[in-house]
Amino acid sequence: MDDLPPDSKLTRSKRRWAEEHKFADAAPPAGRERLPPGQHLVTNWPVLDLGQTPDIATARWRLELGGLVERPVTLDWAGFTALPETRSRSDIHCVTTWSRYDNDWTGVSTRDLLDLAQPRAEAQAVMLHGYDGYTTNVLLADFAAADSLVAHAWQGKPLTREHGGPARLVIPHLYFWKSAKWIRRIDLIARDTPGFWEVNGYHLRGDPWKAERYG
Ligand SMILES: Nc1nc2c(c(=O)[nH]1)N[C@H]1C(S)=C(S)[C@@H](COP(=O)(O)O)O[C@H]1N2
Ligand SMILES: [Mo]
Repeated sequence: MDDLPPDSKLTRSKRRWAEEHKFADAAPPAGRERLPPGQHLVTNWPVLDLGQTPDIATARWRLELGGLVERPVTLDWAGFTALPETRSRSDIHCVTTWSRYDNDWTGVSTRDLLDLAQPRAEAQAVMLHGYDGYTTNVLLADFAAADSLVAHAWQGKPLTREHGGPARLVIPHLYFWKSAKWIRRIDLIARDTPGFWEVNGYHLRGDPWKAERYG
């Protein structure tokens, strides 16, 4: 008795994770399996991109919100990080069949960004643009999901460049190709229009629970 070693760093982390789970909101809606069909779990975090890793110092980083909005906005890093901070835990589901549970994101919720820019009534969809030239489309309702955010940190640490740092979009309920890395511009548009992978055969919406992989 009483001769347990002092908590190792890992044990302390595990305790903290266990505590945080109490408050986590990662449970899928009732009646839906947590792991979507055809997916398998990984514990690493694979890197996928078009073969380019833009190097955007925060000093020259800008995020534009434009298109069908009342108030076009350009945020610099100071302006972006001064917005209310959102934390959200969610699972990643990549169309290449890997899923990764319990990712803790920190950033600015897409709803707060929309409040700033004020979409016009005609805006039904969003085209996301990355600094690497990548584009991907989502419906405005999907973009504005409660757990979607533009994230600058993952598991409490600044998002690495390979994973889209300084900041990337995260839309947990769609396949991860919709989560634009190195995000540069959020363009509100009237009609859902295919982006890079959608033109190349991916599904227009990409709901993992419906296995909407290819169009
Ligand atoms: N800007 C940009 N965002 C992107 C991509 C990309 O090539 N460029 N790839 C997408 C795809 S297909 C996936 S699966 C995820 C991969 O994110 P990760 O490298 O952090 O795992 O980013 C998505 N966002
Ligand atoms: Mo992907």
